[in-house]
Amino acid sequence: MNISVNMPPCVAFHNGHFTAEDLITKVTRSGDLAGVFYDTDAWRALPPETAIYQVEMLKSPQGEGELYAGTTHLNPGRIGDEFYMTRGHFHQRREQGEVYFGLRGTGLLLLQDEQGKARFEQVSPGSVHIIPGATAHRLINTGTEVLSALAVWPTIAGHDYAALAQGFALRVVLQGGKIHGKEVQNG
Ligand code: PAN
Ligand code: ZN
Repeated sequence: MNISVNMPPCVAFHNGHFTAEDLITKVTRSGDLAGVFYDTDAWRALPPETAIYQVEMLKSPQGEGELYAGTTHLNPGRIGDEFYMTRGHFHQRREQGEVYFGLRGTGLLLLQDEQGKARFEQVSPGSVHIIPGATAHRLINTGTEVLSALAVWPTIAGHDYAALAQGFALRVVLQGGKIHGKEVQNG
């Protein structure tokens, strides 16, 4: 009996790029990130079309139990002394978690609970990050090459950006040539 085998999408683990028929891509530019970086003068000085990160993800069916898989490619760079980072979010459905896998480059995953308590995990090729429910998450590229991380999350999770309008409790800057975590009072 002949078996029928479908070819699934593929992800290249050295750079996180997908080969698939149905791919969604979204570029986030510095102009989209008003209020995210604390040095507003440095942010204004950057051309707003400067690409900060790109997400490529597989199209998935929507609904309870369905999953997205997608890679974030975060460029290296700084605005002022603050490293490039994603906007960061809670999931709209707070109980829904996510898994990140470091693929390329080096950086940090900033995690913050609803009480405002923040912590970092080191992201590097092969690192596995279990993001629990009710935990906001942001990638920060502290290296000199693109930081690529693969993520898997429920399609029903949704993104709540507004809950973090005040920002995360920690920022990551280059100070005296060193990567430095800085506590923030008002975002
Ligand atoms: C990721 C993020 C991606 C971009 O796919 O959406 O890294 O970050 P922002 O959504 O904060 O701009 C994910 O965490 N999805 O749930
Ligand atoms: Zn998420």
